[in-house]
Amino acid sequence: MQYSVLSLKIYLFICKTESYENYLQITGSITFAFLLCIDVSLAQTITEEDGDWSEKYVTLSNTSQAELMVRVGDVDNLNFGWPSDFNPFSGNNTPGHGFPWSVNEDDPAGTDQIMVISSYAGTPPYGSDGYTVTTSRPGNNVTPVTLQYNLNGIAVQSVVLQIFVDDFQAPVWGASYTVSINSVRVPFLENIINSLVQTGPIGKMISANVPAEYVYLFDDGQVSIRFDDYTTGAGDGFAIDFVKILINKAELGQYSSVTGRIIEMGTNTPLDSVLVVANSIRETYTASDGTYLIDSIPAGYISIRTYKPGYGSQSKNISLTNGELGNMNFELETPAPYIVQITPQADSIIIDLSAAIVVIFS
Ligand SMILES: [Ca+2]
Ligand SMILES: [Ca+2]
Ligand SMILES: [Ca+2]
Repeated sequence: MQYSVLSLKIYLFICKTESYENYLQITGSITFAFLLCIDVSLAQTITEEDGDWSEKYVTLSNTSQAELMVRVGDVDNLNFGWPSDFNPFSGNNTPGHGFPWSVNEDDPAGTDQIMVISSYAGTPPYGSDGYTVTTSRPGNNVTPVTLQYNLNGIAVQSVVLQIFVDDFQAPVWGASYTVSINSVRVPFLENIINSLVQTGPIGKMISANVPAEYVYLFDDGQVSIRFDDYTTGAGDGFAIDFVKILINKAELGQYSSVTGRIIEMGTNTPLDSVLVVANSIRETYTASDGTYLIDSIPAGYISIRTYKPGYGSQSKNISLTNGELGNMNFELETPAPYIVQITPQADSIIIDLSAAIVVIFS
């Protein structure tokens, strides 16, 4: 399906507009933009890994990616469709799109609809995004996305989550997201979601390996994922196109790599043995010269986090497409020593390890 050149220009103009003021100016054109986007979605795509993208509930066994693949939500860019030749699994951002849009009642709960965090009550601390000011309760209430599947005797050994997310902007509006699976908080997803800045609004694929201690959540064939912010009252709305889980032997096919060097702030000393983690899915340690290389990271939005005893943990983000090598350097800081007033007790020993204080009671 092809755009005409004129239509493409109009689409990009309207769809890249985010602020409320701009929204007021273009309201009359939104319907036109929406019709254009619908037009793009008519192309049918069927792939070995994902089946028919227009299907809203898909379960496939023994694909090239997984022993069992379960997807809820059609792969259709929130009903807008994809630009020609755009691959949502490639790691590229989508072009901006219009808002709000008509909700299709057939789309699974929690997909292809604008949701605004539960704590939003009309008095956001740092302003509001276009999703918040152009929608209202209860239509924009947060709704979990639920996947149901039959394991048919498969033992769940590993799980990779792929979620196509849109317009998460926690750093912009001061939101603090809680992500839960079956009501259990999952920090590995919270770290990613809370660092996303999808102003545009734009969509992107995130891929995350489910850490071993959370794999049990996928054992009984019912998974409910909820993205919400219960505390800040921030004016941040978001949307989810689809959620896909890959059970066992995940081979995603679209990979990128990140390299860099980690030094100590102030002294520029290279730091070895720093644990470097990408989206909780791949990890490595720095060498003696402070360098690291992580390959085979699923393409898309990548959050890199560092861990080293005695140093503050740092996180940076990068967006990489299939085959791309990104560069990300860090300067780690030793936290200032704590000053603690101690009331001596007969059986206490205090050991000061410069960055940390350990109190041993014996
Ligand atoms: Ca849809
Ligand atoms: Ca938003
Ligand atoms: Ca969808």
